[in-house]
Amino acid sequence: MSKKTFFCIDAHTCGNPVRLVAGGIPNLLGKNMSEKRQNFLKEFDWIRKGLMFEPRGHDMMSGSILYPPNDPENDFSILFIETSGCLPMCGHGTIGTVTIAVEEGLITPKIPGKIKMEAPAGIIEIEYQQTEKKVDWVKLTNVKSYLAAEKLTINCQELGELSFDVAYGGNFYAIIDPQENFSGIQDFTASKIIQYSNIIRNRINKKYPNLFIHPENETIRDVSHIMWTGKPINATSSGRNAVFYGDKAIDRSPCGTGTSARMAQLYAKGKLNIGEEFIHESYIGSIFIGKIEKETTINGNLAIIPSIKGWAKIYGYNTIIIDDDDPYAHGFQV
Ligand code: PYC
Repeated sequence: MSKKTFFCIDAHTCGNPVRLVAGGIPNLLGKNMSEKRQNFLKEFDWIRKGLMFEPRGHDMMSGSILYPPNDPENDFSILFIETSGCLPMCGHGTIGTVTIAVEEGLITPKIPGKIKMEAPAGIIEIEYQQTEKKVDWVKLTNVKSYLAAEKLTINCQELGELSFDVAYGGNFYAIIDPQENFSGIQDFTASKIIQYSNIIRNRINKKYPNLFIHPENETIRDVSHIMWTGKPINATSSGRNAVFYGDKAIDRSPCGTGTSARMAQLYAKGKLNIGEEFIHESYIGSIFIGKIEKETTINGNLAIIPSIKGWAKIYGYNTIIIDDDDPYAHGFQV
């Protein structure tokens, strides 16, 4: 019988949860965060399940674990834990984690206001502004993002045939814009979006097997997120999305890796310029400011380096116990 205690600091980034596990974390094997992510999934996934799923978490729960950097040049490394698994990269998770880590003194950046973070998907450069003890905003410069495929089609029971593009921004996103069979997220409830997304994601990965594999890291593969777009709530916003992840989640934030993928898609189609602000609204209307920092290539193909700026707020300290004695020690899903 064993009982494990995890000290967590809970926050939200523009509405989406970030549970930073600051105590009780396991040592991981591997030379970099991509290898350590695989080690965690093999040996310690029960921690993710116990802390993310009900009864200790919920459908949208998402979090992170901080580790020392593998390269001493960097400030720290990060493992993302979610109901959906361990994401290679998470934008809202990064903004929340940096806000918590700075405000709570968990890290001491080599250069105040600047951080170099090792994520499983690559090195992320971060800037943040702090006023007294509070972090006002965090801006992350994300991994190379690119349009992976366009004008694919999939059949969705009630809606009919849908056309979509796939773009990478740290995870692979199927992006569904308004079209004949889909008028936009403004006309759909969150539960309908979740219902359709589950069907579509399974079908996409079956219909297009092995099409979406990161050229530099084959552990990053397949469409994991579905982004539905639609009319923004605010006239000043550039766009609005509902991003589906896990089995039942709609991101409450505008989704950092999703916004990166969206900007890569728009850039490739000549609809967004380098340096132009892309004000992205979430399903609940919260905002990230995205920007294409520069053009680059990945495996000889067009890509961008995007940045995302947003804010997070800490709302609690949470000492959570996972006791083998509890039939729901490792959580459950309904
Ligand atoms: O912000 O990148 C993100 C993200 C991924 C899943 C939920 N949020």
